[in-house]
Amino acid sequence: MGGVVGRSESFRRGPPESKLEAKMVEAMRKRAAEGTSMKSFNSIIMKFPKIDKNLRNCKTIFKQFDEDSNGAIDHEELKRCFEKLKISFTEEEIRDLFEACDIDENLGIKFNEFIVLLCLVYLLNEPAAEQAKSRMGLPNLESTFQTLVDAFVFLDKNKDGYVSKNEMVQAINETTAGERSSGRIAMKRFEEMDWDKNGMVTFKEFLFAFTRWVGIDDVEEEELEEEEEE
Ligand SMILES: [Ca+2]
Ligand SMILES: [Ca+2]
Ligand SMILES: [Ca+2]
Repeated sequence: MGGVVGRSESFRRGPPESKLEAKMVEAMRKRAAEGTSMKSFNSIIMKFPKIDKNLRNCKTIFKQFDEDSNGAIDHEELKRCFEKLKISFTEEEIRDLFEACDIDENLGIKFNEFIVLLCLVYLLNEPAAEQAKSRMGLPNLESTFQTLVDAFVFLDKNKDGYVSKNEMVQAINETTAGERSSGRIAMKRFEEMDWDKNGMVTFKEFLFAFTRWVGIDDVEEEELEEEEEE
């Protein structure tokens, strides 16, 4: 399997599908240049439980910004969320993020979509000089987001801002050398991530796949209701 990575894969990829994607890819390339703390695919898997726990804690933040408690954050609620977090994105950027993350297009950001949105904000938001340590004033969450960025950078071997099928195979083979099933697992994971089936995984696709792997996308509504009854 080794040796295939590095062959030109760009023929499958057109220009980025949106301005937001172009910005994401550029930000990811910058981050990639800083390196990653991940050493293997297993080291990413090992971090799943902690990431899962920290992301679930983010529900408190979600509820705070879901002002009418209807289980989704609408345009106006999101704008006020950005104001409160002192994230100075333009109206257009906020709208683009909203549209990119509202994947079932019901005009509301649900919990798993909110996590993806915040993580993209984390990636895109250039910290002001005086708050260089914190990009959003949410330190616990930000360290979790950094772990997710690190994981993506680890997978993106050629640092072009996308994870290709070959890169996924390489990342998994590095860890599970000699196991016959590893190629198949890599393919399966890749297909779960490549939402639009264009052969490349963006950071956004990676994040949505992640919320599915740790089960954040399906249990939320129930839990939200339970907590409200207390
Ligand atoms: Ca709402
Ligand atoms: Ca790549
Ligand atoms: Ca894709």
